[in-house]
Amino acid sequence: MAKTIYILNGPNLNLLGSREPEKYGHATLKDVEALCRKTAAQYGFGVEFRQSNREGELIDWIHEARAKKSAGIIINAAGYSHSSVSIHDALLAANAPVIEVHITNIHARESFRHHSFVAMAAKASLCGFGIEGYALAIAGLAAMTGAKKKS
Ligand code: CA2
Repeated sequence: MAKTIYILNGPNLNLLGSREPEKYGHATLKDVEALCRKTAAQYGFGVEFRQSNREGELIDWIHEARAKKSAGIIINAAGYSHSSVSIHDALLAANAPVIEVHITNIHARESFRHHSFVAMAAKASLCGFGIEGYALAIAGLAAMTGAKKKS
């Protein structure tokens, strides 16, 4: 059975590609999902790709990733990154490597985006690579877990 990565996306990321392209680019969340599935397959990972506008639903999925013994969690918690102690607590209990992703460089934006509760619970954080950050996070997770790229 292929090991599964949970790739979780927080509030408003369902709007990707439809507004603010100068900040977030033209790709939609469906495009991000396709990129993640293609990249994960190269390392033999299965993917659970989800998006929610609700904090509690994201927390339930983090618990699910733990219960299902996922290979890791890649999370763009969007605005909740900067506010949610509860997502932070759930990630600390995840029992799997957590990698934080942001499409934009949060450190070059407003000061309220500079702190991330997700980063404090993550093994690594990537920001500013656009949607390519998701593919880089998968490659990083593969390196962390010893998964080898298939030819
Ligand atoms: O850069 C990122 O990936 C963010 O997580 C995106 C969040 C923002 O609150 C974080 O500070 C950084 C916002 C997600 C909203 O996404 C939209 C995409 C297109 C149009 C409107 C919102």
